[in-house]
Amino acid sequence: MLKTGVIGLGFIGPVHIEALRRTGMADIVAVADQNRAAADACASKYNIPKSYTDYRDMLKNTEIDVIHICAPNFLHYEIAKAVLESGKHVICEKPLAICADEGRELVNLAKEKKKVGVTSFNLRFYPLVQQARAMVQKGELGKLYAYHGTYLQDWLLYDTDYSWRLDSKICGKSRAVADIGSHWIDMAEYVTGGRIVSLCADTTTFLPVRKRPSCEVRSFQTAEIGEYESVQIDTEDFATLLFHMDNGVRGNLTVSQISAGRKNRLQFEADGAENSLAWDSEQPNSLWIGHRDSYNEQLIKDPNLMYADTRTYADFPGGHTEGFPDTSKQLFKSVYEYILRNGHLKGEKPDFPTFEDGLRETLICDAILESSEKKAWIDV
Ligand code: SOE
Repeated sequence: MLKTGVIGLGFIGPVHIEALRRTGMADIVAVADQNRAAADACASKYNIPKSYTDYRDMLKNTEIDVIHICAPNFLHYEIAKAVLESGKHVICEKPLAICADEGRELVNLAKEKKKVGVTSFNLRFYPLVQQARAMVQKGELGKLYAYHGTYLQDWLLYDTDYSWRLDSKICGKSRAVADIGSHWIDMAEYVTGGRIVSLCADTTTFLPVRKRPSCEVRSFQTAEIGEYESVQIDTEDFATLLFHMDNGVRGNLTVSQISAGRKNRLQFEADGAENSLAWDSEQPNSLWIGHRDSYNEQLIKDPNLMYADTRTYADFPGGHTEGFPDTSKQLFKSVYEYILRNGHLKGEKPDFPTFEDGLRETLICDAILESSEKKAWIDV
């Protein structure tokens, strides 16, 4: 077992706690949130011994091995730095940081401290995303030509929808791209094995003024608007992206948090010289395989039909669907097994997303904002 602390108890903190419990390798000994009521309520609900309002007090607990950072984006750098300096491993929610300079410093500090730094791109761990990646890597599509798709949500469609993510002082300069575009882009590089080397992007803020409720609003909650104030918004609702990869792949992406009816839909297609693939998080247990000269196919998630090295990411038999909560469990299982076996990052790149992957997203996100501003292609 590894002793664990979780910082930040909004939407994703409890997702981490429940996923960790299912790995059987984490003894969660403490939680922290600046909101005392939230910290105490979470500790009580999940039967966790200690709750803190100042994460620095938690870091003084020398028996804790791993810290999960589930606080808002602007705090990721400060907290991750303190965690590494306290000699603990760290799993940080995406985006790793709100700019590449912060991300680079965290990559270097994790190496210096010989600690495992993870960026929580959990969506890689849908079983059929792993299967899709393995099929591409094994050449089943032939030479890869194109990779394209969307990540669409609708929870920020109305001017009365509010979240800390809208505030650039808390989420950083980018919102839709950093928050969900980062998942899609990480998955694109993971599945194809390529690296985005140049891009052209256009970002848009359709609602430059929103109504911020006086009460605190958690992610995805539609507050009963009582009192509210109008606030200026300078983070993007929507973005379109063209990109070139170092392996010759051409791609494009649409990111939106204003697409009515798409609750949280990540979708991609990969087009090869011989066959194609398509995957959609609204039907995560199905993988579409496209053929030119024969019937198209549909793989329903079934470990017996997956590769030996990908069925390890499916814990349930065919027909027993696995979804969003299972992705965090699989990610944390992979990380905790690695730490228990190796102690720290060494040798070949692990299969889980590290701080280096998190740095990639900050570099690409910075380039997207620069491209949109200059209306020009930008090298990453
Ligand atoms: C909100 O857009 C959000 O909770 C993201 O922050 C998560 O990373 C994504 O998995 C679901 O939507």
